Amino acid sequence: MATERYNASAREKHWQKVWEEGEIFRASDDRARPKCYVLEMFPYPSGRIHMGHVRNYAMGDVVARFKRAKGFNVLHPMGWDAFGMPAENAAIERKTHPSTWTYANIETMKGQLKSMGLSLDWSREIATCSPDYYTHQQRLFLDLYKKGLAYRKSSKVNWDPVDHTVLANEQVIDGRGWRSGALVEQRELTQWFFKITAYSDELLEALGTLDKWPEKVRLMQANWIGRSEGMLVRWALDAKTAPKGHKELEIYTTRPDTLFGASFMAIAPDHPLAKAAAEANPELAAFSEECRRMGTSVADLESAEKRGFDTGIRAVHPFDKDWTVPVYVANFILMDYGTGAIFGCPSGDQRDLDFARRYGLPVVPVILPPGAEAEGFAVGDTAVDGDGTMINSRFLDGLSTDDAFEEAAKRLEGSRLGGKPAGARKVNYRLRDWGISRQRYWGCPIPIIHCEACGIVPVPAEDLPVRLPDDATFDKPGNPLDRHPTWKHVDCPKCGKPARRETDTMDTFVDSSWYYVRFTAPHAATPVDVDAANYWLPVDQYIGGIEHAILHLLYSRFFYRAISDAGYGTKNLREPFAALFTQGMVTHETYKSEGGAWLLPSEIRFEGDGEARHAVEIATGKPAVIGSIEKMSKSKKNLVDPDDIIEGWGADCAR
Ligand code: OW5
Ligand code: ZN
Repeated sequence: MATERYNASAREKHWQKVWEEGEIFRASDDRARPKCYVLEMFPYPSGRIHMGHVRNYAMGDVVARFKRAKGFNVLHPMGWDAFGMPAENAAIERKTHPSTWTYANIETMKGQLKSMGLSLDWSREIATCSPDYYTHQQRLFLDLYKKGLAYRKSSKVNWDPVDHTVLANEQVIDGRGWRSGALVEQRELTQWFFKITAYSDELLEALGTLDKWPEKVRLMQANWIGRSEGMLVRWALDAKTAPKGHKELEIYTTRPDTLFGASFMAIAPDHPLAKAAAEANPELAAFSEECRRMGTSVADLESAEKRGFDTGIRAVHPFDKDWTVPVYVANFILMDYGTGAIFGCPSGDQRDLDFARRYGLPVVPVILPPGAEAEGFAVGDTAVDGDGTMINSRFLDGLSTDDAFEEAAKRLEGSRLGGKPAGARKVNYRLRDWGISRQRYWGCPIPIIHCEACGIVPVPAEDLPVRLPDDATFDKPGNPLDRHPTWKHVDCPKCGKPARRETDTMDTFVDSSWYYVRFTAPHAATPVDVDAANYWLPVDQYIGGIEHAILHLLYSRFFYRAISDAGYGTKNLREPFAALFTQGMVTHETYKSEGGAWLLPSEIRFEGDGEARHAVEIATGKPAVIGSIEKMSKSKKNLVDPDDIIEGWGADCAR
């Protein structure tokens, strides 16, 4: 709506050109000035800018301009989180190359960001898919490898038997491959991991220092790390029922105080005891196989129906040799958490209660909640998992849950089984090491060579980058790098004999876990310019969506520490983001035509004001229905195109 008095579009274009030519948003090298590093989460070059981006980048821009006006040397850069599956999928669907698609999107979106009039320092632009960026990431990988922070181990993956490809957890829908619809299998594959668990305690402890982070995000991270103080407890197995060679079962528990409420044991399908029992029991073997088919993620396990299979094995209660409980193989126990075995106390844990009700196992209340009447107290559909006073628990009766924990722990530590204490205190974490291997083309190649004689050989630094081949094919499922006719065949850098390249690429979260470091010296010959990092970091204000509250932010907190410990020592800076602001979803009213079809906001006009306000479908002149305010989505058509606002009202107004 450009008026004669002010033509926003023309004036803004003029000034944007003046800004660009004067390089007025370029961060200065003057290290004597106080600095301020303002950063918004960099975008995936997915096609076009949406209102979520507009909101994100407008907020950061306000902070950057304010700090600049206050005299700070401001760093406000922008770049592209450019690797990942969408580009590969686009290549498959549109018969183009991931690189072509990605760079075209970057150009479009860069133009849109520029038209927004953001005060960005474009001289520092980064695209993670460029060898200029990923060569340094490969260097960092090798540094981490040298430090033992990157390593290989065998782990379970989702395998699509029709497409012959590994699937990410989010590509498994109801146990089936998203593209083929085939039942997904669990396969063991050797994959690369980063040792984030080496920092579990530090990452948890340091959350306490992040006083400019939302409390909610700190809590989510703490829960994700999931530190618990508990005990390893060894239960003897009843010899008459146990497979040969299996004398005991070690479980992990955070609630030894509830041991007298035990009514079953549950073990993972891959627990050695479960495997031994399955050898003699085809029905059990089939059940375990079915469990393996479920998704591997914790979320999958939490949402799946809790099911078990009685192995017939009986375990002896650590406080009463005449009391035995049945051992079940259960679909909700993970082999890599604790010992892959638990004892079930149905009255004190909701999951155990649901399981006990399903399989008709005893439910003995052991905790009396504060204020409840002991006489006739019973547990119904809800377990008592909080604090209270112990009941039905012999020598623990009358103690508080905390005191009962201590008493039970002491007794377990003091009693012996097979010559060793029956129990030992142990801190456990829910956090697992970060699996970074992806069997994909459009990612940073892992700079490793496999040689039959020498084993794992790092690519020598002078041979970096390991470039992606341009001539990959995307016409069939599977890893294009693996099926490329020549790319993986190289000579071993150590012995010179024929060897083969690692064909896995890195998870794109690796790319985004250090880009904020690279922005401080984007053209440096080494991954990190320690002086520049020391001056600019930490980021003073980081802004982004809440969907990155856990993984991206935790990986960044880890990676920053890891590269610092791998030799890019910044002055004891451990946290990359001093302050964090998380934005919510951009929302808009929804509209429907008389016939019930969704309408775009641009397809209606309003008439009347206040109570009389109503919508009319422009095309038909008929009344339209104004619906609820929802987050913007393609399906509900409640979308506003940022270009239309900028075009019609100007960039200042849009921001
Ligand atoms: C937008 C934020 C997002 C992030 C930033 C970049 C969205 C907030 C929620 N590259 C990673 C990334 O997230 C970041 C790394 C650091 C890991 C919307 C979304 C929304 C969505 C769609 C539409 C409208 C509004 C319309 C769709 C139309 C289709 C035709 N949000 N609010 N509203 N990159 O590019 O996804 O969290 O901070 O900015 O986002 S990103
Ligand atoms: Zn060799």
